[in-house]
Amino acid sequence: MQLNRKDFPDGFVFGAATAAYQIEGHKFGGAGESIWDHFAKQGGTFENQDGAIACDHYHRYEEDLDLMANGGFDAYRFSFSWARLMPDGKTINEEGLAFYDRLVDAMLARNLRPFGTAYHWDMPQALGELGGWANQDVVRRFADLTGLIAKRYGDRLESLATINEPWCVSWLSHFIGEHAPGTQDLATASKTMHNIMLAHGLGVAAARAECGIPMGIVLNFTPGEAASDSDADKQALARHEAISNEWYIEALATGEYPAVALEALEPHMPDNWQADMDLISAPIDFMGINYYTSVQVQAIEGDYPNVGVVSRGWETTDMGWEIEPDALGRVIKQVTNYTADLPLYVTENGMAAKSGLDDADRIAYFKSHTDVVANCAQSLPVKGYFAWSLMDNFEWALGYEKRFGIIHVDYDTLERTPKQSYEWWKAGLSPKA
Ligand code: IFM
Repeated sequence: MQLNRKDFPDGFVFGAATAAYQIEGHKFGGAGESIWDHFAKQGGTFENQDGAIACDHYHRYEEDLDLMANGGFDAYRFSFSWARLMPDGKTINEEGLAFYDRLVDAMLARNLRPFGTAYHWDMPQALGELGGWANQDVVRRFADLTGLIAKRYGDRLESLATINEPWCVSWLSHFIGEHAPGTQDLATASKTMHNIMLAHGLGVAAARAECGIPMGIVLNFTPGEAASDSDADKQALARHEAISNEWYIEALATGEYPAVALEALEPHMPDNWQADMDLISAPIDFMGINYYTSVQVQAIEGDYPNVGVVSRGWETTDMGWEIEPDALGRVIKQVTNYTADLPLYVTENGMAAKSGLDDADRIAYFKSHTDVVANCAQSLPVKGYFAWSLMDNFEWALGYEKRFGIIHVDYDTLERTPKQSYEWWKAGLSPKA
């Protein structure tokens, strides 16, 4: 049941991941209102919970990084908060810049390699009010953010990912409406589906104009299978794959969007979107894969995309997500069909659980998924794995109820207590190779 570094190639990177708004405490350090603060006030989150205090990582980052280093991890994946660095979307907040200086330096002081992400969902509300990702002026502002991060921290970061999970930023937030800003509209969603990829392309170019930092993007994959052999279910699967998985990887790797999705989205996309595809598909240095679950889908009546998820009766996490470790192997293989020898990292993988400190279920989840990764890494360019998450945190629309951490956070006292899963990682990773 134990993890063993020897099962992975030399130099394989083990880390844990977090995101700014989920842990930092957004009311500290001069951060501006973010679209998530606004969404929470509008009732978009469980009990209107928000990231105002979160885990107070803003003040407790040294303790958190000590835990990472003592756990034997090699790397820390974290994100920069846009609304902290540019509270109104354009003016730079020096206090915010100084915070990330301290944070990155504290990682380096502990031999933790800093894997940065420029956008993990905390857009300044001032830009949200301009239309957010549906507005290409806002997309251009994102390039300013990426350039700023590269200029200030580029010499100290291991790498920089532009966008975390474009599906969540576009489809989940603008069509399904589960995430900020909570829009439910195909026309808006279609614009954001393209604009988020354009943001990536512009972000890479802006960062490269500043320094030679390795640049990439983090995609989430939810592979599907059809509930039956009927044509209707197979077509529903094709729509699911096109919107959830293929749109982003195909744009990046081939400069084209999948025809199955384009059919419905194209009429609403920005004029002359085709002209952006070269920039979107410009070469990158790595790709991040986030994987949690797979789904079985079937055709349903009603509105586009007419895809319903049907339970297979499998074991689920506390998110209700079915557990299928082998699907992570299939995703890695499929990605390499597009990306060949581009370095890949599993940048998020983990489970929400109610099991508290004695989280044997989470250990089993990590073990089964890292076994698959170890196997893939023998023949495919998988270079690292990051557990989601270092600590319990703000799980977006679901607030603090869902606990993904390997470290428990008491939200009354903010005390951190390592769970059994943290000890499992520590036993497998220490001492560092
Ligand atoms: O908490 C999120 C994270 O911010 C993005 N990927 C999925 C995680 C679990 O839902």
